[in-house]
Amino acid sequence: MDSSGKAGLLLAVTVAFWAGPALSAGMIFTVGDNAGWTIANGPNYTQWASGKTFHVGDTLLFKYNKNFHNVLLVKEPDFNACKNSSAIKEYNTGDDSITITSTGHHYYICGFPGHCQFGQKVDVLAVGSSAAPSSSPTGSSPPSPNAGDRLVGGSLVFLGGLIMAASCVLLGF
Ligand SMILES: [Cu+2]
Repeated sequence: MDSSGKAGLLLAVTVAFWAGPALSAGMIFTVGDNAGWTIANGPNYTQWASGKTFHVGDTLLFKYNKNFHNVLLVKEPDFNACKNSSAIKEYNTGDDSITITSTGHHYYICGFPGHCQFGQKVDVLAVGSSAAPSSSPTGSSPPSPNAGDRLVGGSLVFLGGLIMAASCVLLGF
């Protein structure tokens, strides 16, 4: 292998290593897709969420007419009962980006009377992340400092260094 071949291989190894985690981090999900956050046409956000895998670091985008809807982060019993009076957090801009900062269930309902009962509610179950911890302030109230993720991140950086060093040795750099 000539030196440009070696350089190319090293580059490929390096890019493949670094691009993997980067590409898998920070997906943006528009809740309801094109329909947005609404009661029109009998929404089924359970179905919307069902085929998707949500990760810490991903962003939920709620798009709606703020005169008719809002977004409440609620606890599970309130989600089940469509109770809008004890929300953990309220969003009402009509274009809310909510970054998922912890694993587990995140329950969102519309607080306008009757809307949640009509199906304007979504349970987003997030699993762990391969991404670096997010510093977004828009999380739920129990912000769990995700020590596990940081450890994984640190290990990846360390592993990346090892791979690059090994590549250099093997390729004769
Ligand atoms: Cu609504």
